[in-house]
Amino acid sequence: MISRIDLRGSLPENLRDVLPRAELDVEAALEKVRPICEDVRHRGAVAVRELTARFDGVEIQSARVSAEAIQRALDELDPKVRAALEEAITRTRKVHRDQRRTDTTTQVVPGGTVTERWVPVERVGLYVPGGRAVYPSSVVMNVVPAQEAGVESLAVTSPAQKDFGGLPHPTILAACALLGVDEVYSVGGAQAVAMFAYGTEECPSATMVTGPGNIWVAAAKRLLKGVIGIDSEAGPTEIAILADSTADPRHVAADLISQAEHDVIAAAVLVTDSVELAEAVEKELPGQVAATRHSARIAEALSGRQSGIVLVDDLAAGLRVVDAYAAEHLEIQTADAAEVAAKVRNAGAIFVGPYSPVSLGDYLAGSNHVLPTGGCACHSSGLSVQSFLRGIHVIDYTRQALADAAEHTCVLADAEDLPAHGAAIRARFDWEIPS
Ligand code: HSO
Ligand code: ZN
Repeated sequence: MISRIDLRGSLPENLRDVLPRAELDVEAALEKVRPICEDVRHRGAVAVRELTARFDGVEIQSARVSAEAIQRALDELDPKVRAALEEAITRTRKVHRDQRRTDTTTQVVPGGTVTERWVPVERVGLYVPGGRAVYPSSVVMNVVPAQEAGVESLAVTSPAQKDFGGLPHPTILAACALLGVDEVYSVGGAQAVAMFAYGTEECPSATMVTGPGNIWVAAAKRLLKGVIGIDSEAGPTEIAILADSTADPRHVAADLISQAEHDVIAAAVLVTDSVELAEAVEKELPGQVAATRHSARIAEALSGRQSGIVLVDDLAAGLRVVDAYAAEHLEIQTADAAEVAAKVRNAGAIFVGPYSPVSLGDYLAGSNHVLPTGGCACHSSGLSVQSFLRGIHVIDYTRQALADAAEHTCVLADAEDLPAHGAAIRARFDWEIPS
């Protein structure tokens, strides 16, 4: 059901290459996505409607979801789901509120200051997947950080669903209502990203688009990155677990399965120094997989080349492996889990000990579940308040402070053969360098 990779002995130099990982060919999707984006750019709302009919099989009259439809979704929401979403919102907001930045002013020299001002982007489009993946939790994870960052204009889009009269899934609409988002569109795929990038008669263009999506969404983000700001491309989900002999194989198996449930190309990787644990997990998996609803999808994900059990000599080697892998989600199920977790350099999010499974982080931990995938965790962070802010330097020098810096500035300008740079300083002092 799941393959083994034995890295006992010595770890190879090209560690990253020998580890299991899905390949998502976004480049190949670019050519298909380009004409779609061009179409939206030139024909706006008409193109969005036609593309929705073509790709989602639904005729929509307007891409904008009415206020009544959003309210109705909230009214009809199962009270239990409502309570759970409200608690998720409260916890997520608590964490993200603490991420807010305050402006800092540095007195560089007497009379010379540099202030870093944190300014939210003006308008954000948030993409929420639809179809097989209906994730109201992703509405929370995208909207809350944007709101806490102070983004003034916020629009959500999610694919039109045939079964719901061309609206996005009702739970998604209800989540928008709970978050106070009233601008919602029933548009998915590359056309949704293009709609935010270029704007249409129905939807003003946005400064930035965030949120996970399928390969077409990822390709459109890559293509339109210059026109609109993006968070990350977000590939298939991944879980890596670093575990030793103290881990409970039932928990390990359940957690691997939990993320494999997302997609046949989702990745589940166990890294362990315990052959006994590896064997116990291998034994545990078939029964748990058979007992769960999406067993076919999960079995395919677990047996795919992107998943596997990696055997290592010890936890130090295990840490090198998980760092090289840079998983979206990394669980540490070892003795002294907190200590081991503190040594991790690369991961989107780290889940410490037996009672912090990834599923908790997907919904209710308070942390964000929009995280870097495909190894991008070695250079990028998950979605946060910071994703929606820009730090702007504000430079404010007095005449005297400029005079004091003039000599060095002019020397450097000359050294770069850019004398007009120096002249811009000297112009303020009757073309002399003040001494
Ligand atoms: N594990 C997914 C997020 C998610 N899980 C949404 C359930 N719903 C990527 O972090
Ligand atoms: Zn998940």
